[in-house]
Amino acid sequence: MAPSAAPATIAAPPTLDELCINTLRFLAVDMVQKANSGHPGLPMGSAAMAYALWDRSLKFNPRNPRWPDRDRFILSAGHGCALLYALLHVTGFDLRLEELKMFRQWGSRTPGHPEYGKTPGVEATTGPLGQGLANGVGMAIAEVALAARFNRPGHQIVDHYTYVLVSDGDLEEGISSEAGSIAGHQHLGKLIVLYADNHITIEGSTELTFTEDRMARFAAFGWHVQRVEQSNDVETIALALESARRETTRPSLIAVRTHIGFGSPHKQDTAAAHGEALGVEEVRLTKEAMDWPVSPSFHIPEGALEHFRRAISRGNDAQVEWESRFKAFEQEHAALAAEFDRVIDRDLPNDWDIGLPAFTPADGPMATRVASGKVIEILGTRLPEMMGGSADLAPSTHTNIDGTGNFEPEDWAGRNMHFGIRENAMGAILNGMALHSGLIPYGGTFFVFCDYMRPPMRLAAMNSLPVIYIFTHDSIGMGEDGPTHQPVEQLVGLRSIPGMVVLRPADANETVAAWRVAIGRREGPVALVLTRQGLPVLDLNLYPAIPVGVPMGGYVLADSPISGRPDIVLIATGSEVHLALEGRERLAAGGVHARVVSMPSTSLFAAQSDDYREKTLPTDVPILVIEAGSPIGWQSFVGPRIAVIGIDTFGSSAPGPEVMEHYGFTAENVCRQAHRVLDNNKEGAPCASESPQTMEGSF
Ligand SMILES: Cc1ncc(C[n+]2csc(CCOP(=O)(O)OP(=O)(O)O)c2C)c(N)n1
Repeated sequence: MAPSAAPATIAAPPTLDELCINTLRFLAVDMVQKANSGHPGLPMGSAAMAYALWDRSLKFNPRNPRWPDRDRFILSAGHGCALLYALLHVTGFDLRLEELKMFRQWGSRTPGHPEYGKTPGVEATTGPLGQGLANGVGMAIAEVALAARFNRPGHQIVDHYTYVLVSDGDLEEGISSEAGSIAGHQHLGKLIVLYADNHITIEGSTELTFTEDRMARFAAFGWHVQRVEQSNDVETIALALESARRETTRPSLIAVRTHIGFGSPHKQDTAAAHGEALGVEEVRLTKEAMDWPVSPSFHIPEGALEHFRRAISRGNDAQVEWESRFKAFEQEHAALAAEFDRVIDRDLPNDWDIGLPAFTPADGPMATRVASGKVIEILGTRLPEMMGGSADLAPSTHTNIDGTGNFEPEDWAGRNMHFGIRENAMGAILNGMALHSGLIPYGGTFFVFCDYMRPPMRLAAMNSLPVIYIFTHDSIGMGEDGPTHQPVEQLVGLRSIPGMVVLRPADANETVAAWRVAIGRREGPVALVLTRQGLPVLDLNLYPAIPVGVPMGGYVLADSPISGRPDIVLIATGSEVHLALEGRERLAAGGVHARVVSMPSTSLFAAQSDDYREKTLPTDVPILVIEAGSPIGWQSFVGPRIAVIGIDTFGSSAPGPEVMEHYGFTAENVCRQAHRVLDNNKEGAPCASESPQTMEGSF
């Protein structure tokens, strides 16, 4: 059928391809109509190109969606998820027709946007536009990195493509330029992006906002670009895909001039087709115009289903063929094959953490970023699957693994990644690498710039992805660069992301323990929040609880000298733990017995048993929290009567120690505030705050 701005009319009986394409179209239309929620337009316009890909190119096995050498397909324009769910059902994934009828309903496997882990065959959670494209870049990076590591002459065990379907919105988002630039620079020839170039977004025509030459833009990034004008021309799209696959040194963009809401008499090529059900009457008119039975809805012609389901035997054959290749590889390279299985399963080798450094005060003072760098050096040699880098800050974030080379087009075996100053793409690429499996991805920048990668961090948590972030320059203590570089609200921001483990270690030894937690966590992201400034090393002889305490999130570092209940608990994190220790000594001189609880991770602590938490923070003992960050959040779990020495304004430019002093981070102030907390508790009433940085009261 010919694409046109006018509704289609079909005179001749449909070909099998047309029948299949319309099956996808109308399944999506019916899903959205039944739910009275969703996005019919993109599926209707992109059904043919998705069909061309899934029918002619994509290597997948519906009966084993996790088979390692499958091609990856990411629907970056996740709002078009009805199309993906329809494809998964008809090709034989474990997704029953009933699930399509439950689109966007409570507990269904067809949620509002594709969500990783909920629906077999969904490779990534998408919806925030642009992220899926950058996930695809991460997956394509993982593919070439694993190929470089594991393939041997005569043995191509890692050999697959990454396909991404994007919309105008994906390409408008800045992350598409960040990720597109990296993909072009890295010559990721096995990344192929199909672009639903329908000229429509929510507010109307792309003429309103998006008029640059997209093809020229991606060509300038170093991509191979093609255009297909006929959106329903399966053969031409298949040919374009074929030539994209033949192009081995450049990623490919195939722009297909699609028509949003294709076939709808009143909504095709209009924004009205984008994000709401067509309406009962318009569904009827569309089906009639395209010679499709108006009822029953969710109609799947037998011939179409039979054709689609051939994907099962095709996929099985592809997997069997790969398995025989893998067997041959195993016979010649047994250890490497076992290693491949290990990294794909994200298992850790035995003894991976034996003999990690134990720092002594003689090593200090040492910034926790420096300690982290030393740990990375060691872990990097033991865990060849560790791969990552920094957004142009490696000399500051200490994220390189010496001797392992740069990841670059000439050497995809290199493991030090240079993301450039592209934090958003870095985060999404790390997600793609983790989603691919086979790698432990990590990335670093200054803590304050985690704001630039918050969208992918949120998705990492939602996807339960084992990604590690290394954030340095973690507080106003970093000093002279001033408030733009001094994080204040970032700690509470990250802690508020469900599933994100934030660890802010107090010294080099807590940093070692924090890395153990990070590597050991198979699901969900970990953010390591590290100092720029040197900190004293806590002596493991004096503080033997560190290695077992850090994984608990919070633990008693130094207790009241007399047994029994302390008068007050000082909770501190990171660099402020040292202040708490100093404050404790001063308080002791005045006869006040303070306990210091180091709390590198509030979420890990919150996950401990009631008994452990009560032992650590007895309910009836007053608490003073000391943390160079926003005080928001502490009240949620530390008990009824607390005060927080925190920061509720931006930082200031000056040498770090001076800034800290001005903001109340001194042992004197710890002492003074501790006495105030004690006094308040005696009197039973909160009193006014002395400085804007000190929050107190009953929460
Ligand atoms: C980061 C982000 N911002 C905003 C949205 C809300 N949104 C969903 S689709 C869309 C744009 C729709 O245009 P297009 O991407 O061309 O999709 P189509 O109209 O072709 O379905 C917007 C703004 C989003 N999903 N993600």
